[in-house]
Amino acid sequence: MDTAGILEVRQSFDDAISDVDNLNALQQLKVEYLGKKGKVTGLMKEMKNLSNEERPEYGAKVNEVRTHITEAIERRGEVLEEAALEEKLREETIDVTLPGRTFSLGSPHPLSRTIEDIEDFFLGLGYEIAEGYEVETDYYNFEALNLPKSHPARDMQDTFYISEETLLRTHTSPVQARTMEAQEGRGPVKIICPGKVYRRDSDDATHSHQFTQIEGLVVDRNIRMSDLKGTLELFAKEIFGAEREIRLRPSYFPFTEPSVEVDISCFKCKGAGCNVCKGTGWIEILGAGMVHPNVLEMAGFDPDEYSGFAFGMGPDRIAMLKYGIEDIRHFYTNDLRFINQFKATEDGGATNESI
Ligand code: 2NL
Repeated sequence: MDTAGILEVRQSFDDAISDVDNLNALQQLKVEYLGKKGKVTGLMKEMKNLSNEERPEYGAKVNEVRTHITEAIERRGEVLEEAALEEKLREETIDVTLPGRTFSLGSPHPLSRTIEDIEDFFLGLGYEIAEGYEVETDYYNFEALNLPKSHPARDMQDTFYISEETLLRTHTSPVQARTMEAQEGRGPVKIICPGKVYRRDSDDATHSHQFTQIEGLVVDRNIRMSDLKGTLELFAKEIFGAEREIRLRPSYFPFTEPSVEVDISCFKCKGAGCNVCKGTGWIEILGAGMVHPNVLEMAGFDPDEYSGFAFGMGPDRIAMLKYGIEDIRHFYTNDLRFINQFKATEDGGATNESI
């Protein structure tokens, strides 16, 4: 009986497996030795040339080699799989200590932000937002607001005329005049009108030929001065702080009678006197009054049945006060060094950390 062939197969396998360093090569080696046409199978086929007495011993030896080879391949497989996994983990390692990628966040424009805050407040009181035209007719901008052509108050407003009858609106009041007219004499009207307005002014730190205005108008039966006062007091507290008080001073506007100028107690010095309130303890923030009967009548409302209050404010000035901005031109010149000072906060608000 020739068992040298068996030893040879075992020896050649042991030599070969020590060189195997990947799973593919291991699979090939397995086929080479244990496959149908493999070397171990080849040894088995030799059995037919042996005598009955020789076969059991020979068979046992071949089986021993087969077991040896099978176990060696299995062990090697486990080692190689482990190594492959470790390599993969090493490749996919995430370094959590690396700094994250930063991307630049925009900042809300302080003027837009102020307008939105004011709109939110009045929406909360049930007002609707009305918008209109920036190019208007003389009629809706002046005439319908109790400013006939001869009226001296027209001189108060230097106007950009496009033609004799068309102009760039000098206030948002024409939106209100049009809204009232569209209601055909039936109340209620409860609107605010935000938007751009134009005046023929020379630009400087406190004047811009284009700026913004928010006007408000309430028309219904039994609207009184006390309704105006209560509304504006709530407004002052909402925009400038819960401790604010308001003060009304008599004034004059052609479209309201009586007319008032509205001051808030100074939010910086709380009334003691400082640079913001120029030592007075009070800051003027808006003009208001009871809608003039002529204005109601021209818009189709019966002044004996209906009354109303109206107010007008400049968001530019309010934003300048709130955020300590000293030049109105900053709102319109789009210098990123300015706008980037107003960082977005988590609640979507704007802050200027330098204040
Ligand atoms: C100010 C003053 C004001 C109005 C605007 C108004 C509009 C209609 C009827 C009556 Cl349709 N009044 N608007 C009333 C009082 C004052 O603005 O100083 N604005 C910056």
